[in-house]
Amino acid sequence: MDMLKIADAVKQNSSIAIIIHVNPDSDCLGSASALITALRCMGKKAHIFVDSPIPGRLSFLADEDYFASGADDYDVCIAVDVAAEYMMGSMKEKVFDKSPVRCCIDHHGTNKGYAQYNCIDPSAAAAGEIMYVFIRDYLKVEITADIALRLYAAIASDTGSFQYSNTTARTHIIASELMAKGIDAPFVMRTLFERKRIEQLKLRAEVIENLKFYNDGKICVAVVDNDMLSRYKMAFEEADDIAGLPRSIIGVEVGVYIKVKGPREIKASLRSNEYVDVSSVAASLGGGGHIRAAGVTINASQDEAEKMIIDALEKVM
Ligand SMILES: [Mn+2]
Repeated sequence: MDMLKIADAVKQNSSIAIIIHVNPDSDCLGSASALITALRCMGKKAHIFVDSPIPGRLSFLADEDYFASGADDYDVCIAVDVAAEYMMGSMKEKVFDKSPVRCCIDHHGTNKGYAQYNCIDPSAAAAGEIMYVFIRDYLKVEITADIALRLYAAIASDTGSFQYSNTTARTHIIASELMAKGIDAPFVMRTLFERKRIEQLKLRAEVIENLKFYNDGKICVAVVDNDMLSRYKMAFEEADDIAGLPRSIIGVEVGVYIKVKGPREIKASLRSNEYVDVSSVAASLGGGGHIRAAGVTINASQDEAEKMIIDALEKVM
């Protein structure tokens, strides 16, 4: 783990670029915004780069001045929560590759360590857990309430509000220390998990009506396509909470959420409950992720992609 080297690179240089993954979630955005707050406390010039719009519900983690208007030159670049280089989108070429010092802070077990300095801890439930230790013990910046709220949002989100199997005793200890900073934790929970537009609930109802079951009901598939989204005037990002739905049904071991983004562009999210390693199943199809939550992009028709996923799952079940 190159945590010390990353901290030294930060201390010895004056401008830092932070890159988060495309389709940013609360973990990468919370961790990056905590880091940028800490870096600016240290007097560094720092900006976040992301090759996707920020979802509206995460705007509380994204102050406008975090983002640079153009791609300037930076001494150090840190990719946060980015499992593979391609997940930086165009920021890989524009910012990461151009940086003299390239670092990565991540918690995905599939991360091969593409940077010069890699701090990858798959035992961390969220990048936010690693970032907490990095800011407090390595950058030695005080965890203010501002930083704490961002890290809490990061950790709460990747643990599905502390429900997923990646949640450890350490997760709760860190969450407790963050709460002790006086953050409005119920606000974070409401914003991330509770508040929904009525259209989101109507979409969910339609998805439930059309669930498909395989392997004696152990695999459940939910599908959302552009047609459904346009009827409810929604974007895919707003439907992300569907990912946890199929797995929540009694008897289901693996929930598959298929997003039909184009005629031959299928994005699937795989979630398992107890025994199926969906990260290896996703990897066999060219994707990756964690043991109980992984994802894959397949360039095939919806039917072909669905069959590929079911076949790959049935092989290991
Ligand atoms: Mn994450």
